[in-house]
Amino acid sequence: MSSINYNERIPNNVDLSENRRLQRALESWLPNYLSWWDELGPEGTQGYDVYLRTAVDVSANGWANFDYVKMPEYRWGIFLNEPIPDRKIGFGDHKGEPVWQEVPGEYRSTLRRLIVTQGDTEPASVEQQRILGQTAPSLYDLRNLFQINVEEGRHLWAMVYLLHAHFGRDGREEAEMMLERHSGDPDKPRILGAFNEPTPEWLSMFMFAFFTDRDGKYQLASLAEGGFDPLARTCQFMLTEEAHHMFVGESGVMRIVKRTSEVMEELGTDDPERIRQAGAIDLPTMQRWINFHYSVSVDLFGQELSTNAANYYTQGLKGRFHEGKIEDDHRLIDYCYPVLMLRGNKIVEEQHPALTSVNEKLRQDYIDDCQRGMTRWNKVIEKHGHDFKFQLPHRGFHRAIGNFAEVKVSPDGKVISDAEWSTNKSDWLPTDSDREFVKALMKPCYEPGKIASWIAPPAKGIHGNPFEYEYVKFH
Ligand code: BYC
Repeated sequence: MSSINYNERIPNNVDLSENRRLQRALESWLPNYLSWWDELGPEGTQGYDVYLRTAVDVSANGWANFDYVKMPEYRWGIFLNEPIPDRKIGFGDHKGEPVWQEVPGEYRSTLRRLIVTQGDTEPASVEQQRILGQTAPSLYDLRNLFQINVEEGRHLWAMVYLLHAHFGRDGREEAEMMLERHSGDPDKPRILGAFNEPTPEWLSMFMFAFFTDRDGKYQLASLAEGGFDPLARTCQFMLTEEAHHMFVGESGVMRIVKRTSEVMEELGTDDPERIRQAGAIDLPTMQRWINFHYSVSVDLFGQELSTNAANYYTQGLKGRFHEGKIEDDHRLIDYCYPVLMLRGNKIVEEQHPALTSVNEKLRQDYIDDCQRGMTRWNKVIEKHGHDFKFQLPHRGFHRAIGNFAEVKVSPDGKVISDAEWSTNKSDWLPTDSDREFVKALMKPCYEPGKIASWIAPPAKGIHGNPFEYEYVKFH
C-alpha cells in the first residue's frame, strides 16, 4: 500500500501510475467530471477561495489538510483504507474464506449494480444542493456546504475508480452514465427516490445531511463489511469523510432549534405566526420537515422483505451494520426478525426469516440512530423550558417503497383513508406556503462573524479557527 501521491493528475494511493491503461481511462473521464461540476456543481462559485479539508493520508491521525482552494481545483482522488492483512469474509456462504481482490465472475453484475447505486447518489446530492450557495446563513455554513459537495464529488470518484478498475467496458459505460443521469430529470433521473427531491433551502439542507447522509453511513458501513475488498476499503475511507456531513446536519438543526427556542423565550409565546414574524422557524414547521426527510430516507433501505438483500448477504457482498459485533452464526440460517407487515388495514408485527429481513434490520439500526440525534434536539428545547418534543413518524408514514407504499399511514402509525390523509396532510408534511416562508427567510449572510436571524452560531469554528474566520473569500 503506498501513501497518497499528489504529484499525479489524479491523487491516489492505489499505485495508479503502474497501470497506464487505467490511469489513461480515468484521466479521460476527468474532463467530463469537471464539465459536470462546472455545469451542475455549486452554482457560480468557480472563483471562490474556500477553506477546505483535503485528504492527504488514510490513517486515522491527521488524515486531512486544511487550506484555501478554488473548488474546480480541488484534488479529487482515489483513496482506499489500508488493507487488513489476511482479512476473511465475515458472513454468508463464503464466511471464513479470504476476501476477494478481484470481482468473482458470478457476482459481477450484482456488485456492479450495488456500486452504481451507491455512486449515483453522490453526484445527485451535489446537484440537489447546487443553488444553496446563494443563501447560506453564514460563511461558516457556506464553507461546510462546499466541503460536503467536494467530498460527495470525491465519493463519486471512489465508485468510478472501482467501475473502471474492475468492470471493464461495462464499468466505463456506467461511469459515463453517472454524469448523464441528473437529480429530478424526468427522462434520466437519479436511481433512488430521495435523490430526485430538490434541496431548495437550508432547513432542507440540514435535514438532508442529518437523515439522508445517515442512510449513506449505514449503507457504506454494510458495504464495508463485504467480501470484495477494494469496495470495503473504499467505503471505510468514505465513512471517515461522511462523519462530518452528519455533524453538519445534526448541529445545523440543533442551532435552528436553539435559535427558535430563544425567540420563543424572548417573545413568551409558542405561536408559530409570531415566531415566524420574528424571523425564526417555528417548531411545528420543523417537525413537518423532519417527517418529510425522514420518510423519504427510510425508503432508501428498500423493501422490508427483500430477496435481493438476502442474496447480497448470502453471497458475502453486503453485510449488516457492524456485522462483526453481532453474535449469531453470520449466515442467518435459522434466525427470525420482527417485521411490521400490513394485514388488511392493520399493521402487525410478524417474525420473518432474518435473511430476507436484512434491509429491515439495517433500517432499524438507522431509526435508532435518528432517534438518538432527535433526543439531543429535544434536550435543547427542554433546556429552554418549552414542552414541545419532536417525534419520528411511524415507519409506515409517507412511504413510496415497501409494505406501506400502497396505503396511507398517519405519523402515529394508523392506516387511514385517503380522505383522512387529505384533511391532515398539511399538518404532517411541508405545505407550499411553509416552503415559501422558509425560502423567503433564506438571505445570504456573508460578513465574517455574522449569522442569519433563524439560526444560532456554532459552538466553535473549523479546525481551531473561530466562527468569525473568513471561511470563503469571494472574488
Ligand atoms: N428508490 O429488493 P429491494 C448515500 C428498488 S445514500 C427507487 O428492497 P434492494 C448518500 C430496488 O432497486 C446510500 N428504487 O431492493 C447520502 C429493486 O429494483 P429491482 C446509497 C428502489 O436492492 C447523501 C426493487 O426496488 N447507497 O450514500 O434490496 C448524500 C426491489 O427492492 C428503492 C446504497 O443504496 C428506492 N428508495 O434495496 C450522498 C447502497 N428501494 O430489483 C450520498 C447500494 C428499492 O426490482 N444499494 N428500490 O429492479 C442497495 O444496497 C440497494 O440497492 C437498496 C435497495 C438498499 C437501495
